[in-house]
Amino acid sequence: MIDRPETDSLGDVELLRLPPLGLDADSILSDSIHYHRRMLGRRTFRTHEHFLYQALVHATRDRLTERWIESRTDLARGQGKRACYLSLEFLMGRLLRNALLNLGITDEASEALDRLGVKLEDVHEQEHDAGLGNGGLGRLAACFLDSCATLGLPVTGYGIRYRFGMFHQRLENGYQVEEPDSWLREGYPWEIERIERRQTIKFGGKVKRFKDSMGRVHIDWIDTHDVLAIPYDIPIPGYRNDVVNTLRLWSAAATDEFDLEEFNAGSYGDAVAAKNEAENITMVLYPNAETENGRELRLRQQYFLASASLQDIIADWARQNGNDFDQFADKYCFQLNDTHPAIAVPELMRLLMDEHGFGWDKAWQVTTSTMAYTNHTLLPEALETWPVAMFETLLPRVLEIIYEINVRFLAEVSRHWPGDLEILKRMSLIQETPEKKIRMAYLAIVGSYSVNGVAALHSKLLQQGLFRDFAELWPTKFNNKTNGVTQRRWLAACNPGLADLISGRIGEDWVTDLEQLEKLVPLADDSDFQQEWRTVKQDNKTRLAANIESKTGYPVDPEMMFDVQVKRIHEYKRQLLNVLHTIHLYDRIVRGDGDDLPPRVIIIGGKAAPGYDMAKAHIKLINNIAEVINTDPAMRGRLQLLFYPDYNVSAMELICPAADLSEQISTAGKEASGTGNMKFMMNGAVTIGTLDGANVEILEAVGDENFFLFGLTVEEIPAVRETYDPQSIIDNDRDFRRVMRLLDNGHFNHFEPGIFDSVIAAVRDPQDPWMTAADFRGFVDAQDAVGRAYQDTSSWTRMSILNSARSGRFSTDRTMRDYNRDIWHLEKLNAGDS
Ligand code: KVN
Repeated sequence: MIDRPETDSLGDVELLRLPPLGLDADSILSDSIHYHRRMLGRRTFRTHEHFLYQALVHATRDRLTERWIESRTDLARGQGKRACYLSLEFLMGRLLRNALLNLGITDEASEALDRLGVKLEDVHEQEHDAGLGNGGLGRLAACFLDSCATLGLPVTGYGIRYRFGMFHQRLENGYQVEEPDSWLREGYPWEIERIERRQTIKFGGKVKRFKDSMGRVHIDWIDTHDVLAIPYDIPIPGYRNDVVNTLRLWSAAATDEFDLEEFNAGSYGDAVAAKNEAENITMVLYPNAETENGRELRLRQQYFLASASLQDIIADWARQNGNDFDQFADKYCFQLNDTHPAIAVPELMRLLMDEHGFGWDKAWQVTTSTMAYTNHTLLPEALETWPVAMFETLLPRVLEIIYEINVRFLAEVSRHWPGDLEILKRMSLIQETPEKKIRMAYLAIVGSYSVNGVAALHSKLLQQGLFRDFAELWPTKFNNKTNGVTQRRWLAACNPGLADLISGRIGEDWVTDLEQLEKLVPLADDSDFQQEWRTVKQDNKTRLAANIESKTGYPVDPEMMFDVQVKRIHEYKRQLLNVLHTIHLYDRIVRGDGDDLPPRVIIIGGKAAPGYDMAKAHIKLINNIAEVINTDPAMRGRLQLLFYPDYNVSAMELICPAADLSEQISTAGKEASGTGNMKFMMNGAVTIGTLDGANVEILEAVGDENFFLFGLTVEEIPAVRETYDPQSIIDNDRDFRRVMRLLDNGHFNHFEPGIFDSVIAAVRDPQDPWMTAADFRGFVDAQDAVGRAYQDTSSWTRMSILNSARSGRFSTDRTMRDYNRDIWHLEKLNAGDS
C-alpha cells in the first residue's frame, strides 16, 4: 500500500507536498546528470556543452518551480492586489547566471560542473540571449521584474513570445547586415507552456446589435478571424527570498476550427496558409526603437497582447468572483509600457461591456481605476498613431469604443474650456488631417489614473510640452518615476571582482539595498582601496579586450582608456558627435599635437533599425574611420576606434565593468532617461554627458567635480536654433574645420566616393534637429578635460569610486518602491519579508 501523499488544500487546489530539493553541489550534479541522460538522451558532456547547459537549467528550474508554486499559492490565498506589467518588449538576456545568484547556488553549481571537468563560465556561454526587445525600454521591463520579485511585490510581466527576437548584426565591409535570431531553435528550457490557459483573440469581422427580450441592446462582434493565444511562463526569482514571480509570454497559433472549413471546401493549401497568417502575429519583434510606426502586423501584435492578457486575468477573476467586478480595481492594476499596449484601454471596456454585460459608466470606472501609463519618449516619430481605416477592418468593435471614449472625453474638455474649438481639435483622440488617425498616447492618458515619465527632466517636459493640455485638465494624474537598473545583474553578476571588493569592505547588504554603496565614499581617498579598485577595473578591461579581439580581430591594449558609447544607433544619441571628436584626436596626433593625450580606445556599439538609412550610414562611417586609424602605425598605442558588433545584453555585461568613460551625449531634451548611463556609473565609469534624461540626476548625485558636463541645455536650444548656422561654427573653429576637411576630402572613403555625403551634409544643415555642430566645441573641450583628468591616476580612481558609491538611487529597487508607493499600492508577498 502506498501512503497517501500529504496535501494542503486550498479551494480546488490540491497541493502535493514533495520533499524540498537540495541546494548543495551533489544534488545539483545528480539532477543535472539525470536530465542530461534521461530527458535529453545525451551521452557525453564535453563535446556538446549546450545540452549540459540545458540539463543544468532544468535542475535549476526545478528549484525555482517549487518556490514558484508556493508563491502562486500565497498569492491565491492572500487575496492581495497584483500589478500586471504589459509590454511588447522584455529584453531578458541570459537567465542562468541570475537564477543561480538569486537562489544563492552559484558556487554549488560551479562545483558540480567542476566534477564533470566543465567550467560554469563556458556553460553560461551556451545560453541564447533572449532578445525580445529593442533597447532601454525592453531592458527596463526586465530589470523591473527582477526588482519586484526581490521586493516581494506580486507583479506579473505580460509580453509576446516572438519566434525571432532582435536581429543579429553582422558587419560586411563595414555595413550592418541583419540576420534572424532563432533563439528558440534548440528549445528554451526556462519556459513552461500552459496550454490550459489559452485564450481566443478576434480580428476582423463586423459588429451586430440586437435587442434581448427585455429590450436591452447587446453587441456581437461576429464573423471574426480567430487566433489562439498560448501562454508560456518563465520564472522570475527574487534575491534569496523564496519569491518567484511570472513572466507570461503569448504565442499565436491557429484555432482548430478554422482550417476544417477550408479543408472541407477542398483547399488544403489555403487552410495551411491561413494557419501561417495566424502564427505570423508573433513571428518577429519589430526592430524599430523610436522610429517607423504604422504597420498593420504591429497593431495585430499590440491587440493580441492586450486582449490575451486581459482575458487571462478576467478569466481568473470570474472563476473566483463570478460576474461581480466591484472589487476588481482594488485587486488589479495594469502598467502600460509606453503606448504599445494602450489598446488595452478600449479592450477592457469591450470585455466588461460586451462579454460581462456592464454598462458604460461602470466599465469606465473599472478601466480608469486600473490602467496606468508610462511614457518613454518625446520624439515625434515614436509617438504612435494608427490609421482609423486600419481599425475599421481589423478591430471594428474596438474602434466604436474609442469613438465613444472620445465623444465623452471631448464633452469634458468643453466643460473645462467652454467654446474653445481649438483645444478640442488639439486634444481629440482622433487626428483629422492629413489622414484620420488615433493618437494612442492621448487614449492612454484619458484611460489611465496615472501618467508618468521616466526621469525628472523628461516628466517635466511632458507636462510642460507634449501633454500640457492634459496636465492642465488633470494635474494630479501626472508624476515622475526615474528609471533604474537592477544591481543584481548589473553589478553582482556581471562584475564579480568589484562585487567582492565592495562586499569585503562594506558587507553584502548593497545587493538588496544599493544606497549602502554610500559607505564607499570614505574609501575614495584610501590609496590601498584605490589600488584594489584599479586592479579590478584592469582585469575587467583585460577580459573585454580578449572578447573584442575574438570578435573583431583587433588586439586591444587594456592599458588604454576605455571610452565607450553603446546603445541603439540614432541621430539623437549623436554617435556622430563622438565620431567627430575621434577624428579630431586622430588629426591632433597626425599633426604632432597629441603628446599630452592619454592613450585611448573608443568603443562604439549598437544596432540600427533596418530601415533607418542615416543610422546605417553612421555605422559604416565608424567602421571606415576605424579602419584608417587602426591601420595607421602612428596611432599605435595612442588611439584606436572599434565598432563592437552585435551589441546586446550579454555584451553589456562584459562592457560596463570595463569602461573608464561613459558617453551620454544626446541632444538635450531628446533622451527620456537612458539606463546604460546608470549601469556604467554603478561599475565605476565616469560620465561625459549633456544635461539630458537621467544624466541630470546622475550629475546631481555625483557632483560636478565627478562628471564631465557639456552642451546646450533644453532651455538654450530654441534661441540657438533660430540663428543656427553650422557652417559659420565650423569656419570659426580651427579644429572643427580640419575635421570637416578630412571628411570632405574623402579621407575615410577614398575608394567609396560620396557614400558619406548625406552624413556630412546633416552636420552643416541649419535645420539639423540634433544640433551636432552646436555642441562640437563644448564636447571637445570636455574631452580634453577628461584626458587630463585620466592622467592623474589617483584622482581619476577617486572619481570612479565616487560614481559607484553614489549610484544607490539608480537601483530599480528604488524605482519599483516608487511605483508601488504612488501607483500600485501592492502588499508584499509573505516570503518577501523574510
Ligand atoms: C519606442 C518605440 N525608449 C522607446 C521605444 C519602440 C520601442 C522602444 O526607453 C528607455 C529610456 C530611453 C528611451 C527608451 O529612449 O531614454 O531610458 C526606458 O525608459 N524606447 N521609446 N523610448
